[in-house]
Amino acid sequence: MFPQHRQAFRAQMQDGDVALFPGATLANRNNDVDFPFRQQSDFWYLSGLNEPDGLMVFSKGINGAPDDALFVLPRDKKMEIWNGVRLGPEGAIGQLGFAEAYNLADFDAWFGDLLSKAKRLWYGLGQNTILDQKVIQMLAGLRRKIRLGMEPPHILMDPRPPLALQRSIKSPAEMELMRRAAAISSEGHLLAMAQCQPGTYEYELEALIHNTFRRHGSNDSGWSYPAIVAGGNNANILHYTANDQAVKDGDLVLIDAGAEYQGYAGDITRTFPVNGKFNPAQKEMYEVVLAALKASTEIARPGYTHEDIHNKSVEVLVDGLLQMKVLSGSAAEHIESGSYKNWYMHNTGHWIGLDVHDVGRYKVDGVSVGLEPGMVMTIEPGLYIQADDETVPAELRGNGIRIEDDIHITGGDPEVLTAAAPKEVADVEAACQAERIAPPTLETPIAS
Ligand SMILES: [Mn+2]
Repeated sequence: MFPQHRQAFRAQMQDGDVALFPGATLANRNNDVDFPFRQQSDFWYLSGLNEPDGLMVFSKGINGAPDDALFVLPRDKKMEIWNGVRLGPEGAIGQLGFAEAYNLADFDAWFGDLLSKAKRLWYGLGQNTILDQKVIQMLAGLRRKIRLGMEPPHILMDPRPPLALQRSIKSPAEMELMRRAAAISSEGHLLAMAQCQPGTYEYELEALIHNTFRRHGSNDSGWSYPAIVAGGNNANILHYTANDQAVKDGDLVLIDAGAEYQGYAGDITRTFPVNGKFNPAQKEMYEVVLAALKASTEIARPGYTHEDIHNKSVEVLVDGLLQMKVLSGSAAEHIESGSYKNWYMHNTGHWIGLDVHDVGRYKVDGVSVGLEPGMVMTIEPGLYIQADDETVPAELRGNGIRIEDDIHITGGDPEVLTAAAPKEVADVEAACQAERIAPPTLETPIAS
C-alpha cells in the first residue's frame, strides 16, 4: 500500500516538482535511554520505513531523477548488533519498492543537485529545524548562482494539506488495519469489564488493557494514546491519566483506551459499573448517552456533515438532561444558549487513522465538511456530573459517562468498527459479571 500512497501523492505534483519529507528522529527519555521510536505519520504513510532519521524525496519530470528515493541509516554490523537490524538502501529498494535509495551521508550532495533542477519544492517547514536550516541554506546557495545561469526553485509548497486529504480517505488495505486496531482495542475493554471489581486499582485495568494490545502485536507501546482509566468522579476529569486510585463499589469506571496496529489507531471509550450492575440513576444517565451515540451513528453517512453528528448528539443529550431534571424549560433555548456545556463540554468526534486525532479538514470556508465513503471518525458523546454539583439531583452526582465508537463511513450504512466492545446495558452488565480469572499476585507462591 505504501507505493500506492506515493503514487497518489506524485499524481498531484507537476513536472519540475521536487518533494522532500523528513522522518521522525529518536527522542531522549533520560540519560542514554530513548523513548520507543514512533515514525512520523505522513512519512510512515508514504514510505513504510520504521527507522529513525529517514529522508524521502519525490520528483516529477526532471531529467534523470527518480520518481522516489529514500535516504536511510547505513547498514553497520556493529551498530546493528547493539540496536537492531537496519533496512539499508538495498532493503529500501527491495522491500519498500523505492526507485533509488542511499545512505543518509549522501543526501546533501544528491539533493542539492536535484534541487538545482527543480522549479517548485514541496516541503513542510517547522517539523525538523535542522533540515529546515539545510533546505534554506541550499536554496540561498542556488540563488547566489543565478548570474551563472542557475534557476533555483522559487515556489515553496506545503505537502501536508494535500496529504491530509489523501489520508482522510482510507483504502481497503488501510481499512483492514483499522479493523484490526479496533478489534484489539475492543478485546481490551471486554477483558477490563470482566476483571474489574471493587478495590481493583485503575492501573491494574490499564495494565490488563495494555497487555491485551501488546499480546496482539500492537506497536511498541501498544497504545495509540495513553489510556484513561477513571473510577467514579475521576471520570469528570476529561484527560485523567494518573490511573492510580482504587475503584469503588457503587461507582462507574470510564475507560478511554485504544490500540495502535501497524501505525493505525483504535479509540474506544466504555463506561461500566464497578460492581457489575448500574444503579437506576446511572442506568438512566447511561441510556441517554447511548441514545445520543446511536442517533449520531445513524446519520454517519454521505449526505450529512461532521457538524450534523455533533448537533444530533447535543439534541439527544439535552432531551436527556431535561428528562433527568438537570435542566428545565425548552430544549431549543438550552441548545441556543449552550447551557448544556456544564455537563457536555467537548465535541462529539474526530477523524481517526494513523493519528488518533487524524489529519483531515473539519471545515472548508467555514462550512462543516460532508461525510464521504472511506472516512473514519469517532463518535463519543458523554455526560459529566461533578460530585459537588449541587445544581443537579443528588443521585446523579459523581458520575461521568462517555461511550465512544470508531465509525467507517461507507456508501451505505455506517460500519461500527468497535462493535465488539459491549455497550448495551444488558451486554455491559453481562460482560462485567462474566467469570473473572484472577491473575497471580505477588503473594502467590512461585513453587508449590
Ligand atoms: Mn476519541
